[in-house]
Amino acid sequence: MTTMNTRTTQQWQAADAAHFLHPFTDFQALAKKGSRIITRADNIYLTDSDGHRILDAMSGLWCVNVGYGQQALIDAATRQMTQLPFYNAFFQTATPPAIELAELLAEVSPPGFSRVFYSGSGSEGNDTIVRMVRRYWDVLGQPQRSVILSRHNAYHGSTMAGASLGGMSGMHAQGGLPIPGIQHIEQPYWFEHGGSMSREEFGRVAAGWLEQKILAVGPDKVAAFIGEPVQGAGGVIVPPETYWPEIQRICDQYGVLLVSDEVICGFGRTGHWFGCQRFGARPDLITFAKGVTSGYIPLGGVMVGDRVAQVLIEQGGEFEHGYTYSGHPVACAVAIANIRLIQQLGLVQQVHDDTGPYLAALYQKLADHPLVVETQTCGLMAALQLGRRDGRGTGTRGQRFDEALSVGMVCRGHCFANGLIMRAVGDRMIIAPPLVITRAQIDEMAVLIRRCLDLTLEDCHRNRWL
Ligand code: PXG
Repeated sequence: MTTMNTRTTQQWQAADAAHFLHPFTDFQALAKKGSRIITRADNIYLTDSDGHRILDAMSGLWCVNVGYGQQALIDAATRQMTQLPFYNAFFQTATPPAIELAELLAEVSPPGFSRVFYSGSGSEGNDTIVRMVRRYWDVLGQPQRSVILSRHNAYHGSTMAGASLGGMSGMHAQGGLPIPGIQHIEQPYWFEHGGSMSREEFGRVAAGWLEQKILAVGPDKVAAFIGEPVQGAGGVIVPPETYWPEIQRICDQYGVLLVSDEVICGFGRTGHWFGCQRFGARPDLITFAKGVTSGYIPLGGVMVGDRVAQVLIEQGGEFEHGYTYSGHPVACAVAIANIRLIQQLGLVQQVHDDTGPYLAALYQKLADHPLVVETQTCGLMAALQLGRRDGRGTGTRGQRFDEALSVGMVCRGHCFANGLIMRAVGDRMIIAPPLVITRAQIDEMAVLIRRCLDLTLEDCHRNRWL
């Protein structure tokens, strides 16, 4: 047990600053300010060390799909810890939870996916993707086919391979990334790159950038294309409907493997089990993590479609890759309980038929707010693009604020102060609440969002940013 209730917030912050280097954090700046300490959670609400209740509209970090405090997951972990807390899957062994979860994943995955390779996280899953895709072409006698294409502003993790596949320029600037053999095309971000095109027209153009890149690299050198169905960390960038079908056509035409990174979009987030099903893509490989256990315990992996599985199984010999925690029995037991709970509660259908459309309707109303120049939703993920709509710029869709003003961060500050976790990606305010959120809770969230937009608008006026 930690000494959770025996220290004050200041004491926690001091110990945190002295010893804990946080991910994606300016260590010195945080040490000066002090971390927010979260001590407990239930359903969609967090409690901090000062007793404040916060509506968690980010599901932890895009992962707590079934909400906090689900006893079925807690019981599954306890039972498995008691019976067999760990055994590995190397050296021709397996454990029942790892086998049973593999079966269940095959059941909920799109047709043609009957096998899984486990990792401990989404980043590791994408490391597996790089190894597996290159191995596939090696086995087929085409080792030169090793280039993997991805997109700017994609997020695929933070390991060397994950960060290289990702298209975050800030990450590439640290540590000599990307690693060789990974190239990027522009993202399907209509607000940024759409010019005067309609969304549909732009979707086809943006997909065409993949074809241009394949031709520039040489079709005989391109192994795979990887993409998130909806870019999550990049700002909930929902592609035009025309985008994924055209990407699929291009991958088919050149024989390029299609990888769908479903670490965020998987397990119901888009109102489908996997985001590729929402957008009509038929990937060869699927990366997953986060929602597979609703974040209660780390687990990730790759669903391997028949095209790749057949080659690796029948012709591949030993695949020299794996992790200590590939198929961790406790993580797998929690994942089984989590997926069964998603099924029992009908959460995927609920997002598809009820809460997703309800959120979309509320976001359409938020589009009237003077600070909002674009809204997008997809299932239970949504974005509000903040900007100027005063016609001072030249674009047709409103103008960005000067980046240096950090209007998104100002809005995020108001959210924290008003008991709401909403993230800012630049000036794009994003949410991805737990899939158990009810209509009444969506209403509650929308009231908070509007209040925080109003407060941000006041700041903009006061500072003459508008
Ligand atoms: N792929 C995608 C699509 C992700 O969103 C990963 C891979 C990596 O997963 P792991 O489990 O290794 O973190 C992710 C993770 C953010 C944020 O700021 C998003 C993620 C992680 C941390 C922060 O939105 N996504």
